[in-house]
Amino acid sequence: MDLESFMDFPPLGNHWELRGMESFNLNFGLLVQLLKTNNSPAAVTVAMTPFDEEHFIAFAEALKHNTTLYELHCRNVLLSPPFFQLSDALKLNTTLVALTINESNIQDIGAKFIAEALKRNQTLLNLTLNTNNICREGAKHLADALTTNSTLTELILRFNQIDNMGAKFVADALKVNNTLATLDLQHNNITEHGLKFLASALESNTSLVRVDVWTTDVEILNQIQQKTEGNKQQKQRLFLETLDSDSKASWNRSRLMFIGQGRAGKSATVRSLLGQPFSEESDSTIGADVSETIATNSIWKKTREPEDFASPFAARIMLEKMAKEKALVKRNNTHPFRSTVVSKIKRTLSRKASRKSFRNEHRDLERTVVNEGENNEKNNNVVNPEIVKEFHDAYFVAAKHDKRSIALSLWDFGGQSVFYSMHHIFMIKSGIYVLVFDMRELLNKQDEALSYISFWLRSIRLHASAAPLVMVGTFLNEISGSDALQTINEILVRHTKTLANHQLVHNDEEDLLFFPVDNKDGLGANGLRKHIEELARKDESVFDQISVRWMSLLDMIISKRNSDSYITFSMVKGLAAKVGLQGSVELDAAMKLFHERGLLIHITATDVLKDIVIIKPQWLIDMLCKVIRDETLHMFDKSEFKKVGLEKDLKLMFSKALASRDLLEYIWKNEKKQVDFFIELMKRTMLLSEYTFQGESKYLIPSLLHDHYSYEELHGEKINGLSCLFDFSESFLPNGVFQRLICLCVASSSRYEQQKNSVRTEPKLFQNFGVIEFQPNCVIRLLEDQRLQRITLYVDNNKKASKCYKVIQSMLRKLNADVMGSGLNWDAKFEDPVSGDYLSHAKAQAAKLSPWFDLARDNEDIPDSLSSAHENVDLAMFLENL
Ligand SMILES: Nc1nc2c(ncn2[C@@H]2O[C@H](COP(=O)(O)OP(=O)(O)OP(=O)(O)O)[C@@H](O)[C@H]2O)c(=O)[nH]1
Ligand SMILES: [Mg+2]
Repeated sequence: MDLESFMDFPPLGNHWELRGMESFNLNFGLLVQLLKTNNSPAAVTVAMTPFDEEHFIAFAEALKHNTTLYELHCRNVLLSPPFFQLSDALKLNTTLVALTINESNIQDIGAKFIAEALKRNQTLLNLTLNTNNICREGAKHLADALTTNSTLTELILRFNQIDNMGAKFVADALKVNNTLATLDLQHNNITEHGLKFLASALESNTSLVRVDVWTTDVEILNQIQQKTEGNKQQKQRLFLETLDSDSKASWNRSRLMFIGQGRAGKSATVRSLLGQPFSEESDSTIGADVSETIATNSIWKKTREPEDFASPFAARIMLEKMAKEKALVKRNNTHPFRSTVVSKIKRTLSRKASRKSFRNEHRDLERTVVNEGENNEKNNNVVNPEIVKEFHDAYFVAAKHDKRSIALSLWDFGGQSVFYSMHHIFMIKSGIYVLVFDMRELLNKQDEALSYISFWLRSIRLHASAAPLVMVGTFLNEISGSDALQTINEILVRHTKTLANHQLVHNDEEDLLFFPVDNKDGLGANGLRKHIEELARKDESVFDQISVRWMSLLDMIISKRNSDSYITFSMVKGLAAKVGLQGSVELDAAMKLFHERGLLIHITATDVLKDIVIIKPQWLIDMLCKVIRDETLHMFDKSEFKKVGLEKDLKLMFSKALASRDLLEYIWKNEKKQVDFFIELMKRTMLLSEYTFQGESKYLIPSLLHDHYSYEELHGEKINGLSCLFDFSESFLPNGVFQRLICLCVASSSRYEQQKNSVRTEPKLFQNFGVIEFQPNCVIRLLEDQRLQRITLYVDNNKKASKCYKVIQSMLRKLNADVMGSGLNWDAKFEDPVSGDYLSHAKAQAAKLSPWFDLARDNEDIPDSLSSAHENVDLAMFLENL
């Protein structure tokens, strides 16, 4: 089986077992290959298979730089292998958390080399070396390593030949080591005499919560158990106290957004950065894909989103406190309070029992906490039962890792233009933007490629003018000539100068304005990773100190994902009160942070939007994209729609952008609650409007309009009506603004028909043009000109001109505030009906230009609400007041 077919159909899953000679020979070569390409399974077990020297060296060599193998378990495999190779591999490897070598007769020499590695390795949590003939010397080396290692939490050394002197070496190390949580020395040559060393060492050890030894001496066994149980309770108590406090730490989390033209290589770049294999046939992204990674020293591991944010966070606070106390004690020369780390490896974090079941099971523990608190002056508060969780030493390990790492949420946006209006909802002020372009396109189809680049540069300036922006050029291997990069650079320098984009991050190493990569060969990915990570570290907000209560709140919100995809803000308020957040200002700040870091979506522009908290962002994107999609690229299975009699409805949606309720119900799984929710959300983000004309009700989704209205070519005639220009050319008219304006106009017209029972003419709509019977006896025409960056309003009834202008102006302000982050800027210019010239707002107003500024008419027609504030006015009310 070759590598590619393995990746497509991994035959052995994520845990790979090689048993016996036959399967070993079959699969060993592949395993080494996979280790080298960082696509190995997460765990490998090798059993009953002697490694020869050549195999062993190849394996150890591959292990050195592998970043995907978490566990390696070997049994009955080693025939005097060159241990220094393994030692070297463990010194360099930063991923393996569990290593087992059982029944392999590694003896003292093997233990010595592993111990050497432990002095350098900062990742391994669990080391098991059972039945290996390790004697006093081996124990001495391992003990020596324990005095410097501060990561290993579990050491299992059963069925070896360690004697009392060996136990003393280990016991002495335990007086210094403050990390090891589980030690198993059963079935060695240790008698009561040796165990006494261990028991006395435990007097000054605060990290061990479990020591397994074999003895008939009950007294010494009790002594050991009491001490380890005490350590355990002490940790749990401190943990709960920390969780229920206002202590702070930094979250170390940022968000990356990948944007750019369709097929430019965004998804491929994300894959390269995550160390995933290149895929020749990658599908065009629908909407956006969200993934998670932990970045440490330019190594990015793809991870699942944690289910528990508060525990490792609290553990980090505990560690920091302990470090401070230790420093203090050292200065005062008293006895240090030392802490810990226990048995379970980091990956057990995700397997933890839920808080709820933990609460039920551990009432005793709560009582202990309370009782102990009663005897303790400092601590006579009852721990808030809402935040009670079980402590695992693995949290300390995770916290140590987190200290060096940054969690990144990667948002890979679909580049097809149909999604552009939707993306505005997800673009946030902070984080890092990565603008990806295909270098071949920039050389061969310069104008088109530049127009996409401009579009995105301006969009980012609109939504996130302070966020760093990295440009990435793909297809490095496919551009020829040594000057090509310089040519591209010159084009970009020239082009971005006019955009004066101060956010652009310079590629100092190559002296370019962008980062060239080839995703096929992974070229440039390392440098890019390094740069992005540095940018994230430079962002001070990533390291803002936040309260541990915020993390408890986040956990509570996220735990609702099992049953819901969104919850109400009132529900969140309830949760915030439970964990002890102080009032609405603190809650708003916490929610803003969660939204910005990509954990949930909380749009706060209006009260109605604010009341919805989307707790599964990817779910929202996927659901929206069931409707908003490019039908030519992301096809529906038409036969499926035919079967349920919705073929015509589907056709109407993609030809005229009109969706029937039946169709939406079918697409959104027929759940009334869900369908209503999406319709409401899309309405409020102006991606959809009611469309009731001539008594028939549908929904309009303007981003699906694709016919382009070209009036000069088609008609060669002037569009009817007196005109007013909304000129965005000084700043930017992004995709989605015109579509939203159409949405509001159609909603207003449609509403009129519904409420006042007066039949309206059905609108004529194009991607860039709309004819809408807007007010009674008044048809407006709206034309978008992307080239000149303006929208023109034509009014065919002079008596209504002034009102129409004000309504459109007010709609633009509304959509700017609600979905464009108030970043839009425009000037209105008015056509003088006599001269045909356009006058600025100030001039037209001063000249009382008729019919636009005819005061008598203004006073009569225009309600005050139009000139009042537009932010935080509900859309329905807004439309009502027009
Ligand atoms: N040779 C080569 N192929 C690439 C490179 N980057 C991307 N591709 C290929 O180009 C195609 C498009 O890449 P994607 O990463 O899917 O593009 P995208 O920007 O995510 O596209 P959308 O999701 O449609 O916006 C895929 O077939 C990739 O395999 C590159 O650097 N070199
Ligand atoms: Mg993509």
